Amino acid sequence: MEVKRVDRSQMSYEQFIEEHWKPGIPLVFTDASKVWKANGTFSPDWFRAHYGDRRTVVNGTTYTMSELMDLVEGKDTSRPVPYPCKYHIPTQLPEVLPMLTPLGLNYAKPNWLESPWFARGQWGGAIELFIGGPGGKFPYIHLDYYHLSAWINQLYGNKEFTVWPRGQEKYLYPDPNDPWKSSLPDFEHVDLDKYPLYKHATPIKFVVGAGETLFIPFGIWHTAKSLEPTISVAFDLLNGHNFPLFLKDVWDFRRDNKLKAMAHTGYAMMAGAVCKVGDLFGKQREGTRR
Ligand SMILES: O=C(O)CCC(=O)C(=O)O
Ligand SMILES: [Fe+2]
Repeated sequence: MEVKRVDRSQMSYEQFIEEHWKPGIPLVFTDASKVWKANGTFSPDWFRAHYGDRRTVVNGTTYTMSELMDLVEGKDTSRPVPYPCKYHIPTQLPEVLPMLTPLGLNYAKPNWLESPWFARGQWGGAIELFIGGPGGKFPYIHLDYYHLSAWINQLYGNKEFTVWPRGQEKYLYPDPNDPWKSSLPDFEHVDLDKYPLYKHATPIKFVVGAGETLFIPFGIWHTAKSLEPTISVAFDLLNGHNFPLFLKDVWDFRRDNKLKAMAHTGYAMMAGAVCKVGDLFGKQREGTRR
C-alpha cells in the first residue's frame, strides 16, 4: 500500500468514493481544505489574538490558548509540552465553525455525524482542534473507535503520520483491555525479543503539511508525531458505508448492560434509517438540479 498525494483537480468525488472510501485506502489531498476560511488563517498568533484566554484541559492540567501556543512555540520552556492538546470545537471554540465550511470539503459526504440525530449520541464524531509542539507524539498506535473514518486537516506546520495497512493487528499487539489500541510502547524502537511479530509489520510514514488533508479510513492503524508547532482540525465520517460496523460497535461497547445496549443500538438504528432516507432525498434533489 502507498499513500497517494493528489490535488482536487486529480480526484473527482465519484473517484474518491470508488477508489478510496469504499476500498478503505488512505489518501493525502494537497489542497482540499482551500475551501475553508481557516486555511491560511489559523496560526499560533491568530489564536493568541482571538482566543488567547480560551481554556482547555490537557492530561489533567488547565491551559489557556496563549499558554499552549507559548509552549508549542518554545517561548515557554519552563514545563513539558503536552500532546495532543485538544479543543472540542463545537463546544469550546464554536466561533470558528463558520471557518470550516463545508466541513466535508466536498468529499467527506454524506456525513451522518453532521445530522442532529447523531449529534445527540455519545459516539465520537467530534470536530477537534489539535495543537502540538516539536516531537509531540500521539501516545499509541490505534484504530479510531466505532469504525469512524478520520479526516485530519493540517492547517499550520508539518505533522508526521505512520499508518499500517488493514489486517496488521496481529503484528501490533492490541491491548487485551482495549483492542483498538496497540500495546507497543514506542513503535520507532520496538523490542523485537518482546514483540517478535512486529518484524512483519509494514509501517508507512509520511509528512502532512499546512493546507493538506489526510483521509484515514476505518480499519487503518495509525499514529502521529508533530514535527514543529502544528495546528490541525480533525473530524470523523459516518454514512451508509461504515454504518453496519458502527452499529455493531455501539452494541459491543455497551454489551455488559443489555438494556443500555439495546437502547443505544435502537436509537442508532433509527437515526441511521432517517439519515439513509435523507441521503436518498438529497440524491434526488441533486438529480433534478442537473
Ligand atoms: O493528529 C494526531 O495526533 C492524530 C489524532 C488521531 O489519530 C486521533 O485523535 O484519533
Ligand atoms: Fe486516530
